[in-house]
Amino acid sequence: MQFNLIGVPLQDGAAQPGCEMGPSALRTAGIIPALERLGHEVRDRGNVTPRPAQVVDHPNAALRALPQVIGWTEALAEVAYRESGTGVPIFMGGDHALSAGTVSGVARRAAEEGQPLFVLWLDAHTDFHDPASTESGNLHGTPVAYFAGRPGFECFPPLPHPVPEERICMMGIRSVDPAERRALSGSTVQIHDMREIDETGVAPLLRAFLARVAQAGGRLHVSLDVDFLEPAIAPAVGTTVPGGASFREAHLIMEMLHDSGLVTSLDLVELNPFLDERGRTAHLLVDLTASLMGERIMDRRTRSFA
Ligand code: 4U7
Ligand code: MN
Ligand code: MN
Ligand code: MN
Repeated sequence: MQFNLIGVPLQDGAAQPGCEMGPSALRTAGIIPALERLGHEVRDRGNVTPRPAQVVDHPNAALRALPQVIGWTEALAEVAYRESGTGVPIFMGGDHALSAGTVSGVARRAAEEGQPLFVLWLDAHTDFHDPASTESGNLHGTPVAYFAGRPGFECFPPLPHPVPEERICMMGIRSVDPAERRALSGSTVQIHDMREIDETGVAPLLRAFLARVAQAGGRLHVSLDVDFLEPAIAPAVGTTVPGGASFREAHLIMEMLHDSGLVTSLDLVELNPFLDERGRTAHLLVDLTASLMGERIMDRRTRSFA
């Protein structure tokens, strides 16, 4: 397979600085050799530069860095559209505000090629605020509502190909603000919170979603927020929430995604290397990416090690 690695040193969407170092940490942790060892061709396309920030006014006084995030969204939608035309783009964040751009760009590509785009959102949070509803003012809490085409994003770049809410599946959820709860009740976004994962396990939930994607002849964008993971194994994130996915739950998801053959783009987001312990979170993200792209213990079908 051909991978296009894209660095997105964006941190304006998050409260804590440090995510701008994420792409460097993933490169340092060996993301390129990890993919090459699996027989893939990897092109490092370098880091994205945002469009210049324009003056924008918004009644929510809490909003932080709105013009900057809009500039990133414009640049990223273009890059994601372009880079999804020649291989599987891997967006190395950067905070989660980057998904407003990456998902809208790959959605445009999918629409032009006549395939429905589905999104798997792996996160402690639903990121379903709009610019008016966010109380923290941190725009990394808003990208899903943007690419789903919800109202309230008039100041953002126009979105020609919104992702219908029934094609969005979230796993790992355990922190949802009151305004997000209101917006999500009555929405068709499919949500598997940590309680459901505890009771059912990740496999049946993911299997059902992947069957739906395959049935529709769709393609799949995966967005992996570091805080999806249990903070004890992934400390390098500014928004830790206890009770996250375990090492094996996360790997199993990646292994099943690989077997499905449906994944056409990936975000690795919210890594804040400043908060890491000797690179362990960066290394875990590289290992998870390798599992998603074919690293395995045994072949499930033949039960062989070949
Ligand atoms: B992330 C939060 F209040 N909901 O809006 C907010 F809990 O990309 C967190 O998932 C948002 O890490 C987290 O600030 C955004 C908060
Ligand atoms: Mn997130
Ligand atoms: Mn999160
Ligand atoms: Mn976060």
